[in-house]
Amino acid sequence: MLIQSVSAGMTEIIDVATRLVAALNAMPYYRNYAAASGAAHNISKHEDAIEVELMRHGLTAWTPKKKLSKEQVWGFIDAPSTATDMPPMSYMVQPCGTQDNPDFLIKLADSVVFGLEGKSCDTCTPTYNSGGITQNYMYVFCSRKTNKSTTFLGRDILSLEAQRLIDEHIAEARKRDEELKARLEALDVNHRGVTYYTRPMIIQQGGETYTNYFTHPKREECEQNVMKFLTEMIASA
Ligand SMILES: [Ca+2]
Repeated sequence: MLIQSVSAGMTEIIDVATRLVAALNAMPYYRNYAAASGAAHNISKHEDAIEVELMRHGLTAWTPKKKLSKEQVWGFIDAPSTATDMPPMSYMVQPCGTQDNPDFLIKLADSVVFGLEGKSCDTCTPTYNSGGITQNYMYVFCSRKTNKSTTFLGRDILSLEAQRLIDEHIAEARKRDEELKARLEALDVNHRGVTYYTRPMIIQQGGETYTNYFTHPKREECEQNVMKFLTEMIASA
């Protein structure tokens, strides 16, 4: 009896996840930011449009009683079973504030927690800039050029090994920045405080076959991997 109800619950959650991912893949283009002139309440922001899909699929907004730190949010994503305060079928908008990703922290069921990041661009390639690509985030990318969306996991864009190499490089550059800073300070005869720091910039290049997320031969596989990621998390919950 108990086992039956548990597995029925699992089937239901897989069903919600399947419909949600299909809906996210079917989204048209939405701008990144609401238009400045009067249209603030239209669904012009990509994130708002994603939130509408979350609500449509039965999820409700959740605000923790005590503000979560970024480390707590990222900790929930890395270890979903630790997000015990968060109710099932809920989401949190900008859980790490507007300056840090992800855009949403989502919990479908106990131990089924993930970060969702929306990307909206004119072109067929999202811009990651200094934010980088996060291995286990689900990304929803929409392009003005195609008026279409596609979903993928960070790890299907950037491998863990490549990520580690970039991380190492950034750490080394920061160390060199500090050395340079100290030397510049010592040479600051003008008393102007001119200094320097390195800012990471994550880009993709190589032409269409590498950078177009809509015609990429692995697009379908990436979309399927999103579902696989969720299904495996749900099954192991
Ligand atoms: Ca975003």
